[in-house]
Amino acid sequence: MGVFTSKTGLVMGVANDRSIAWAISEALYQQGAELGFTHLPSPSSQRRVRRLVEPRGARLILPCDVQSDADVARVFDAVRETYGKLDFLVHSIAFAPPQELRNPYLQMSREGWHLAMDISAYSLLAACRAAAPLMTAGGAIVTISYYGGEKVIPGYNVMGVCKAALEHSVRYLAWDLGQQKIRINAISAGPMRTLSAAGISGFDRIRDHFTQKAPLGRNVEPSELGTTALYLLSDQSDGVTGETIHVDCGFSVVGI
Ligand code: NAD
Ligand code: IMJ
Repeated sequence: MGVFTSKTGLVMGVANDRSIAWAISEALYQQGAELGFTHLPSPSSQRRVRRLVEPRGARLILPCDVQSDADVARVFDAVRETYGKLDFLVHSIAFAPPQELRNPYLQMSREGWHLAMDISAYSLLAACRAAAPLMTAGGAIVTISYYGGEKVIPGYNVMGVCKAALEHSVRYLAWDLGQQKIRINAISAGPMRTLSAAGISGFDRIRDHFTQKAPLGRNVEPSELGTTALYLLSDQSDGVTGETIHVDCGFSVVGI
């Protein structure tokens, strides 16, 4: 018996076994949760995610491009049919056009800005709106942010603006969802070696700088995002909503 036995959740944003969403899923599985998953519609994403989650007995594995209202609606209809209810939701999704992330923020196109905001920030509220009617006994929602939403991290550019919007959306969503006893919080994670960090120029330097400045003197372990998600998604955090918790070895509290 685990803390999440007989609890059902949907995890959006597993791409592979390095994904933050997968670290969170592993922690939830250890505590007995029943999990459904969504992945990008491409055949390669589907293959990778199925290979990971089928051995765990996942009953719901569906494609979902969060830019599509129809995809989001179909996923939550399927959640209703498969489980009849939802206890929690994990949102771990971000995207900005790669060529635009490389350019100065000043050069960002209107189209690229809207795309990044749509996928990285609007998608949270789209998912919350669809999830809320299924959370009949209350619920908990977690999303993943980054320090670049609070301070300038050179190169993070439009994604920083998306994370600022995401974190403030969490506060407004906490207000709206509170009426239904649904809590929502963000985890602001330190830099992690995932697909979304692959190919980012200077990423190793950022990780080195991080270990030098962070009070704990090391990088964050994926399992540490898992245990904080367990806290935020369980009744251990019953009085906490609208919050962004830094799981960053203390990096964000240090000036110089
Ligand atoms: P990841 O690449 O494993 O996960 C990103 C996910 O976003 C992927 O599963 C991808 O399929 C999904 N995605 C992108 N566009 C989508 C769309 N249109 N529809 C549906 N899904 C889409 O990388 P990750 O690092 O685990 O990222 C997860 C979250 O963590 C992101 O929000 C990211 O900003 C955040 N984050 C990452 C770091 C880091 O250093 N890696 C640090 C802090 C926060
Ligand atoms: C991403 C870009 C620039 C600097 C960055 C990052 N730093 C970190 C990240 C310092 C830690 C990773 N991160 C926190 C993200 O949120 C990543 C988002 C992201 C990554 C990509 C790469 C591939 C692509 N588009 C992306 N969109 C968003 O094409």
